[in-house]
Amino acid sequence: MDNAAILNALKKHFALEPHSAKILVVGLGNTGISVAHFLQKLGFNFAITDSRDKPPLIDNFFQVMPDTPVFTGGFDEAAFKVATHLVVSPGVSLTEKSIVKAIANGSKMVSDIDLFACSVDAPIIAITGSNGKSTVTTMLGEMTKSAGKKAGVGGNLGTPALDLLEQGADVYVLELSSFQLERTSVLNAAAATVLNVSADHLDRHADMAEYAREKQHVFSGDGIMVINVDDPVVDAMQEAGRRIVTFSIKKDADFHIARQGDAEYLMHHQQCLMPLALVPLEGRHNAANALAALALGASIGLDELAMCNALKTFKGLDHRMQRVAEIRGVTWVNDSKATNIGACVAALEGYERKVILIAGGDAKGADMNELTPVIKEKAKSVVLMGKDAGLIKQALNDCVPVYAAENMAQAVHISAGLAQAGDSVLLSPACASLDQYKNYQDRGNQFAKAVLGLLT
Ligand code: UMA
Ligand code: ADP
Repeated sequence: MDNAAILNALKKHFALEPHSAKILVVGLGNTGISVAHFLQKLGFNFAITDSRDKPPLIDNFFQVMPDTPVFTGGFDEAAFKVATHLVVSPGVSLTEKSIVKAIANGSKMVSDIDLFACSVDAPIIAITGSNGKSTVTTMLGEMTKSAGKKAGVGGNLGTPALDLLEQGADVYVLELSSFQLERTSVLNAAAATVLNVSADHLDRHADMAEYAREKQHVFSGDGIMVINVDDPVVDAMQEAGRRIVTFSIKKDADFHIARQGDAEYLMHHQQCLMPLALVPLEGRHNAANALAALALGASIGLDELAMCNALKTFKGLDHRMQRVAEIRGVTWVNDSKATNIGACVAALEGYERKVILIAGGDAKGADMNELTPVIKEKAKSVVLMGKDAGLIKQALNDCVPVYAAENMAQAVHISAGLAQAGDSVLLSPACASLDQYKNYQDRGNQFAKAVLGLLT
């Protein structure tokens, strides 16, 4: 879209006009910087505030935009007072006092995703859910390319949506978090999905109902709703009068799994798309992810054969059910990205034989009792570490042997002592990593390092 068309859309939806708007960008991280570039290109008047004393990206930012007013070391009250519009980064809670006050005084909330949605006429595919977002987003990006179209792939996945505009695309595939969705009002995706809803981020959302409502925003507009009918919370989001495409790994649906002889197949209605065994990813939940990606791609008319070709060569993402090594008959699997209960449950459910589970970290307010039944069924022992290890131990109530570890090296050492040939040791923490690690990647890397250390 050209700048005039973008400005028209911004005026229509947000009364956002270069001559009158005073925009405050809240958060100088990747999102804030992408917003700053966008606003500068369109000639808007804006400032940035960040509560940290020295946000890590500030030096780079000043090199590129030396004249932008930036207020750090606390949210600047004066800047909030004059702001007609706020663009708040997803990492900043909307319950922040300064934000609540500014909105009460008439400032309008616009998200980077709103700005993006006002700037493209190519179809947007929007993907949210508690688990599987990054996998499905990446998968669908590969499928889009395989079908001969240029894909812009980003959002919560890493590249901020607005940074995708420069390159242009035939289709935009966006991973959206509940934080991004809660502050977005004009997303009108051509096709959208909520992959699943299980407890997460309850330290930021009031309760599960509110968290699910934020996720549901992904369906705003009149695009195709891609619905996981295996998840009752998602199934209940179907809206009368909307075009709906369903998927399921358990029952009949538009996209489903059928058994023929000894093999299972990914199906679109009665048409066999490909054998499930050719999807090169561990875990039953990845069959659901494959069906979701196929359903989304088919919704915008991507060629199904080309999509299946992309699936067959999909490498999967690091730290998600990633096989690290097989050492003396023991398989070590890194699922460090399992930062909530739902992901850990899905990982365990994929195993036929009991595993040794390494779990723990920051539970983010979730109820660890939900882990107990699946651990009882699928784990032969559990090694716990991190801030909320005690909560998990309490929830397990000695239903399986539990061991305590101070750090990852110790957790791997204990697990190696417990494992016998034929066993799997699974790192799937059900918790965030930030109490002990820089991020989930750091946690997964430390696991892999300790495992590979067993070889020496
Ligand atoms: N900040 C404050 N005060 C606060 C909180 C944050 O000033 O109370 C500042 C920080 O100092 C930072 C800035 O706000 O400088 C931006 O913070 P941000 O956390 O929003 O970070 P971004 O770099 O803009 O990254 C965000 C997403 N981060 C979060 O949602 C926490 C990234 O998702 C996303 O990739 C990026 O936008 C581009 O769209 C990360 C994430 O952890 C991967 N997401 C969560 C998840 O997947 O579970 C939701
Ligand atoms: P997200 O971007 O939503 O965090 P990822 O694809 O990064 O999703 O996967 C995060 C975690 O969730 C990993 O542990 C992964 O094994 C698990 N996971 C992936 N897909 C699903 C699914 N459909 N249901 C449950 N867990 C899943």
